Amino acid sequence: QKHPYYVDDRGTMVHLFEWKFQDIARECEEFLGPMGFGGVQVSPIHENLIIPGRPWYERYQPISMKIHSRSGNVSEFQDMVRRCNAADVRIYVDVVVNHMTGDANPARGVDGSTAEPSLKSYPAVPFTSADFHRTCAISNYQNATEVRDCELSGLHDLDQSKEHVRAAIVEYMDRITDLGVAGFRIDAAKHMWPQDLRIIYSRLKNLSVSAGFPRNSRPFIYQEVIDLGNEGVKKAEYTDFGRVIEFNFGIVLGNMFRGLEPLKDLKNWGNGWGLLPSGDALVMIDNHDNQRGHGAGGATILTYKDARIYKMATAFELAHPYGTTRIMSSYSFTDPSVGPPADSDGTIISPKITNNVCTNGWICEHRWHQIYQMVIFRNVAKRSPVENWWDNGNNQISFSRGRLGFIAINGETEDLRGNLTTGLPAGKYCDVISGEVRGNKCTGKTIEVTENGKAFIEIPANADDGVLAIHIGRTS
Ligand code: ARE
Ligand code: CA
Repeated sequence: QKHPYYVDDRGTMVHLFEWKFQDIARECEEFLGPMGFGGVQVSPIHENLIIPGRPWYERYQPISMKIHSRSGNVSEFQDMVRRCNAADVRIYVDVVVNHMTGDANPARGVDGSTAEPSLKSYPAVPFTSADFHRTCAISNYQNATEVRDCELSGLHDLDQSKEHVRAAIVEYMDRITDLGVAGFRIDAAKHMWPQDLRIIYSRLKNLSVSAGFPRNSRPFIYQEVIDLGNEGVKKAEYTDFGRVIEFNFGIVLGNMFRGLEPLKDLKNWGNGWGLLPSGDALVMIDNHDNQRGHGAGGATILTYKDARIYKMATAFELAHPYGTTRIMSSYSFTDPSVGPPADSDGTIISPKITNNVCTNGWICEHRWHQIYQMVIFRNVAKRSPVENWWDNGNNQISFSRGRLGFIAINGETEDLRGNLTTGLPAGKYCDVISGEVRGNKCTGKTIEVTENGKAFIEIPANADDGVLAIHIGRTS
């Protein structure tokens, strides 16, 4: 089902990649709840194969369906979900059920479970070879059957047409639902048949009433189907029963904010771009794969490493009504395999957070002023449409969200300076990019909107941020 069940007008989730449950719980209480975040996507929570060196991607190699990973155990998970729900922040779990681990000898999991992957034997579930497709490698992405019935990177491929496999998946997801989550990211959905997923989703239980969800609420489903338009599997095959992650979104915006295509073309964003219908899409600028060269998008993908244009692209993402938005929150890396900051025994080191700056190796994009302020902007703008579009014929653009918010972006090497139509009621507004309202004062630029809805807007080419944003929630 396509509705995330956020509280009130909250509109954005953050992926706290590789965070521990205890740290997420605290972040919900101290920051995400108060700042209007709608939810958190957590890294996979099932028991995974321990891989020497502890790369992040070991978490995509299930060895059992027990809830135990480097993020924490089941009681820590339960405590986190309860505390985040109490802070009005929903939890979404990344579910890996296309496959089990690849071959490893010995194969031991975080909870101590063992398996014999080369025999497709996973006694802790249990799964036996009868539950898997035959061994073959995915090489031809034009062949939808091969993509779904062969192995992704040597990961043994479960057969979701089998009743025993379906039952195990439903049991696992229901167990998580009972703990109070609001929904699921479906990893590698592209590699599973839509007709099997439809059946599996239809058997899931409703969201927990005692966790605060309305009666008969169905879990939110968003599926990882990488479809850039040239392969056998199509994203539209998956939109009847859930949202799909729209990978073209971050690729096109990456190109645009890198200056390869003019921002003025964003005037009709969402239509005519080969993107999914807005109500079917979950979008992001980058994710845990493509920020490090895995998955799709390559060098066009913007990440925290391109901080200035990354913030600009994220501001556009959050200002524009298209799709359900997700923000990435990373740890620092150069080696694309390296796992999160950890002690020598593999224990993840918590982020230390002072004045919105994370240390101990964590980046915390979600704590960046320009990003969390736009999360608030999106909540204020609700469902209001894009209006008052303006561009200079090239890389300077502005638009309003009805009469609730206004954003201007300067992607040029020339200053932006002029009287632009903001759509907002007359008054004084605080630019939430250059500052914020503290006490009764705006610490950034104050923008004066006159009776005709116009305001003098200035973004010098060399400004720290190429964005200016005002909304009715921040007057000064
Ligand atoms: C690791 C090693 C492999 C090894 C394997 C088994 O890297 O060398 O063979 O283990 O031992 C992540 C990592 C993988 C990792 C895996 C398991 O990215 O490197 O393998 O965990 O540890 C395709 C899929 C898409 C997938 C991307 C990465 O379609 O579903 O590849 N993304 C999800 C997750 C990943 C995760 C998995 C799936 C597996 O988000 O984090 O993998 O659970 C074109 C196609 C895309 C294709 C892309 C890259 O763009 O259109 O469909 O994406 O190429 O191949
Ligand atoms: Ca498969």
